[in-house]
Amino acid sequence: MGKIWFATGNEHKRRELAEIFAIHDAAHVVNIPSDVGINFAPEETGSTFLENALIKARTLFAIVKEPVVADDSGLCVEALDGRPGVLSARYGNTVGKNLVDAEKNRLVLKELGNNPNRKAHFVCAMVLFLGDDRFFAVQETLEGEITCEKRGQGGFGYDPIFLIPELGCTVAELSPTKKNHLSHRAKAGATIGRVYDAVLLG
Ligand code: ITT
Repeated sequence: MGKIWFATGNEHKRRELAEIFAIHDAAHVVNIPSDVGINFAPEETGSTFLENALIKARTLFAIVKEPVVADDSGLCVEALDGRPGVLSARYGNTVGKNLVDAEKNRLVLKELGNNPNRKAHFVCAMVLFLGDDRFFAVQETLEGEITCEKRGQGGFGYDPIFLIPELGCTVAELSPTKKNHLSHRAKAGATIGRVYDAVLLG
């Protein structure tokens, strides 16, 4: 079984990517920096998901000098001009106070208020980084709507307020396996898994 570096500090993302690879028969152990005591918190200074994914990938590649996968993702709400967007992880933070997921969800619901336009999408930019001049990048979305109140216990982040209209449930009401078949990360990870196997395993 191959080992893949995943440049994240987010344990939810690691679990999801491992299952996504498994679903697509890309059998890999997904290692993250904290597994080997690497303190990993690069400054995400990019203005796009792709730029931030590349920053994370480059930072870990410089340390481990092996192929690295990185993911930058977030929620874009149409009526909020695309916010929280690339700031999804830091949404509503002020100096000295970082909001937890439930508070970020409440903030989105408050900002959106009774606006009838509930359209939103998740974005996942994912890169497979093999060197400064050699990398593969994909960006995928999951389309949906913002609910009026949170629903469900699964997933993480904004999943409890993100409704998939065709299924009539929020992402937090899906089983992990169902989410890992249809999410923004599921689609990006399926492609990156295939590229990894094609390029690195022949
Ligand atoms: P790393 O940077 O260490 O990978 P992070 O959680 O800070 O971890 P991002 O910078 O990509 O990751 O921020 C993404 C945020 O967007 C994340 O913290 C969630 O709040 C939200 N998010 C991303 N994917 C999500 C998903 O599948 N479901 C719900 N919320 C998600």
